[in-house]
Amino acid sequence: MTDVEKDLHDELERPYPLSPEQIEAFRRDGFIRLPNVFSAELLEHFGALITSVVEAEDPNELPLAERGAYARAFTQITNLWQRHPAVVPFSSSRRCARIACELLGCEGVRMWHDQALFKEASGGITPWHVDQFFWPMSSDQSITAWIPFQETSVESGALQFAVGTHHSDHGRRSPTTWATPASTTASRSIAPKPISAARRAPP
Ligand SMILES: O=C(O)CCC(=O)C(=O)O
Repeated sequence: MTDVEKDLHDELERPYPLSPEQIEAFRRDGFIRLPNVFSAELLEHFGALITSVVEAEDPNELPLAERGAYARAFTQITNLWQRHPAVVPFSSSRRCARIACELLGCEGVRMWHDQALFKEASGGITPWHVDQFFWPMSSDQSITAWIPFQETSVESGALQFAVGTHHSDHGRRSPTTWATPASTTASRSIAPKPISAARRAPP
């Protein structure tokens, strides 16, 4: 391991301090944007590595305009950690795991999967959806980390969240509609319905 790699690995092990206010905001809103969790050097290193994996494994055979709505929204490569050991320190870093534990209020977390999502210029939109619908889990004690490798604006495809809808049942029982752009705004006007007791985390 080079000195640079060692520094990056040390960074992945170090805790990222969270304030009680940040933890409270996460539980109230269902998401939180945490600045500078990783250094620019670390993001550059793992960004380059993951880009090379996506380029090598890109399943798209058609040009953007001829693809279906899903493949226009992003190129998705999952479980890189299983095929690329060099990605493992990033995918399963203690730094990220500890953030997840503190936000969820638990002692430990288990990674279900990692995935690279690459969005192309002039690609399609990703409709509003509830990730938990797609996950094989019976508890809502789950969390994702969305880690951009570059400056990302709303226009260029930054992730957006519907504030407080983790308390709502809406969207948890039906798949995403990969339909018209109108479907991306529809859910903004839907009043939250209380989440059913069955989906709540055990006390
Ligand atoms: O960025 C996207 O287009 C989709 C991201 C997403 O849905 C997710 O990370 O759960």
